[in-house]
Amino acid sequence: MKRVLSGMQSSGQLTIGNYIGALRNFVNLQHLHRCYFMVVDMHAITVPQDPAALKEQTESIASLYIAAGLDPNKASIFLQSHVPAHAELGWIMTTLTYMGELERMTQFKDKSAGKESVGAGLFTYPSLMAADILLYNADLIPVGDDQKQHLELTRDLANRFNNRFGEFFTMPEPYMPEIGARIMSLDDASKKMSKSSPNPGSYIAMLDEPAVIRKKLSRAVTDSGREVKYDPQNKPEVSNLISIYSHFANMSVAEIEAKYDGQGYGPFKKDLAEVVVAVLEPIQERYREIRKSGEIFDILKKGAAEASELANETLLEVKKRMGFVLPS
Ligand code: AQP
Repeated sequence: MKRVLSGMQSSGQLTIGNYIGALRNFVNLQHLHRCYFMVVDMHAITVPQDPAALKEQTESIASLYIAAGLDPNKASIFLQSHVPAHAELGWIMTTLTYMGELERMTQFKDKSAGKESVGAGLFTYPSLMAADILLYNADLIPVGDDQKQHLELTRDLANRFNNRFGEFFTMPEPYMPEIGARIMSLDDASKKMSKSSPNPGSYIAMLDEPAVIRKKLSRAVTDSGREVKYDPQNKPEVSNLISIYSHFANMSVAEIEAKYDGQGYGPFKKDLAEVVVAVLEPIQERYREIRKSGEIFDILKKGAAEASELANETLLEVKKRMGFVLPS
């Protein structure tokens, strides 16, 4: 049995990009491996967050994990800030990271572009992410394509530690969907769909009302042709919509192309909205029940206790190897 670790930042409402790229895989993996899934609230504060919104987003994402099918008896579900070992190993990993490595990170470049003042936490974020993974000596990391570069840095840091202080950390591997590892924005297929986008029309949130989903998809940008064909190079917008369709309807790209052959974009977009609504509506219903019951707080408490056990053990071993004087 492998160890699996992943998380989502509470920096907005989860989108169908987060669902396809990561959350769906969390749900599948919990049946096969020892899984740790957290809401990475400490990562969320690498960009300014309104306190009330941060609290709401964190509770909402944790509740969506359960509503989407994560089972607290199969996986440990917790908040990153409830396991202080993350911050502590995060600092240690920062000291092992080179400035040049962080400067090369494309997510930092994207998120800091055009901003006058950028927090140092946004720059050192990948070192904290490395700590998140290494604390659990995780083998498999279910993430979307945008996190691949951060995961490569985690592997470099694990290697660096092992070389300096003796073989200890496992080399984590990414676990990604074949199609849909990067779902693009509905208004601009050159940008990935992001929960923190200032334009809500660019994404479908998992909690969007069915009427909103229908409206957003009917307005999704397409090219001026009419052929429903998967061709990311020449038809990036339509290809993105086909990826979404494929995931939500469990149909192959070829089946979708054949179904809409000669019909133009209208019927395709209309049906796409219905397949997305059909999957999200029951999740939203369960979500409302979870929020009402308050059960999420007990789930997070149990998850944090389980995660802390392994995380504290790892941290102690790391400190011992590095020469820290351990408390007697
Ligand atoms: N558009 C996407 N397509 C496929 N997978 C995606 N993921 C994010 N966007 C897409 C995956 O979702 C997980 C959660 O990511 P995160 O919350 O740690 O931050 P992120 O990768 O930066 O995602 P967002 O939605 O774009 O958040 P913000 O806007 O706050 O930066 C990851 O596994 C990610 O790969």
